[in-house]
Amino acid sequence: MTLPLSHPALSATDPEIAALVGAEEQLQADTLRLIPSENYVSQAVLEASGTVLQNKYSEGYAGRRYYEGQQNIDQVELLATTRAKTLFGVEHANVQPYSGSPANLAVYLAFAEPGDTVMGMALPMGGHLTHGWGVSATGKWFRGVQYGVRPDTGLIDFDEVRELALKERPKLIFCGGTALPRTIDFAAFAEIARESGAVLVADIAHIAGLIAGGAHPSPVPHADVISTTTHKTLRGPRGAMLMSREEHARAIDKAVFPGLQGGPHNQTTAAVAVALHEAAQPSFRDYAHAVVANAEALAEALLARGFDLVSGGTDNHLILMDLTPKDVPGKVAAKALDRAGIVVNYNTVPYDPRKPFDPSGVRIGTPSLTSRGLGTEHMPAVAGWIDRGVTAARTGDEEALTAIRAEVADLMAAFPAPGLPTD
Ligand code: DSN
Repeated sequence: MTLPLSHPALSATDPEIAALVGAEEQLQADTLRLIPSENYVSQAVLEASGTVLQNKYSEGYAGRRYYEGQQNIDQVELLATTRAKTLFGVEHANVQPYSGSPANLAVYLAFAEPGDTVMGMALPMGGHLTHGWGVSATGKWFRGVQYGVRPDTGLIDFDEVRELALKERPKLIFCGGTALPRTIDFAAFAEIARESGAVLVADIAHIAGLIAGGAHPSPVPHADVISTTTHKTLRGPRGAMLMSREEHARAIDKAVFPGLQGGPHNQTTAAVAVALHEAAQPSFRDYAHAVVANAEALAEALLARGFDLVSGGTDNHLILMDLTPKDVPGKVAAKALDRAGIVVNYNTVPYDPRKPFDPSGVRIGTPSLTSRGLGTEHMPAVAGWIDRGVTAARTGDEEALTAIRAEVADLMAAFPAPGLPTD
């Protein structure tokens, strides 16, 4: 289905960029987007993020700015912070971090000194670069020690985490990550952090929307600091937030500004506020539970087709597949699936013998397809397309990929995506 042309002013001023935006809208409409960290924002979030609020500088915080003319901006930021506090049940929220990595860096600045030991899940095990991984500034400027998952279960080994924490005495312990298909036991991490004298940082970027919607346990009151992006399951604009008890408010605020950042991106703050408002509605609870139900149904359908899923399945929005038994490298499969209109990302699996740029796995998730209204009844078909796509990747069957692409586009046409142009 061809989307109508949109963005008249942009088209008049810069037809090249307008054409690319239009092509991206068409791509997002036609394809089955399975990247677990992506979503479709609502039209309301999209509108808030494209406003004249972006014309302002607002260094400081509401009521304490270094610029005049902040009458409206202060109220926008206060609405965003109040909504974040209410939604997540926290005493303090800072909505200014530009994205997840700067938010996490602000946590280091607030609680650690360069050279201090910090602890997080290793990136190839499902952690995040900013949890002390070597190639990141957090692994270069701090001494990162890393935990993983058990090779036999794919689950976190809390005995290992405790042993490492008591031996290394890190200043910070990060839990959460980017490729974790299972529920995070925040209470278990908190107990270890207490025993070892560390500040516990729950990075809930992937699952913030599930937590807000009651489909995953909350890190409150277990974590000292909660870091999240706002654009994944939470379905807001590209941005981030830090949350904590009041006792850490000053340290966190000082670290974000003036420690790391200049003026907040006010248009993003407004869109974050809108997303938090949407996430507080009863319909968002339905959405969060539907994301998990879809992921569970998709995992079941993939297992039935002989796929090897890390940890044997999922409790959340995310599935990590090890394609070694299918005899296809993750990157080859991901690129073939892309040609079939199914957008995924290649990913390392725990104990992967292959390199991160050419790993064994593929990571998928259900936030986007659930935002379009697909339900558990569609997951067998999705698993079938993935299966045929992976087989076609192995055999080099481009015709099969083209056929899948047409079938995918047909189904997607029946489920218009939020935020995309309509007639
Ligand atoms: N890039 C994000 C993801 O895809 O999970 C993490 O920062």
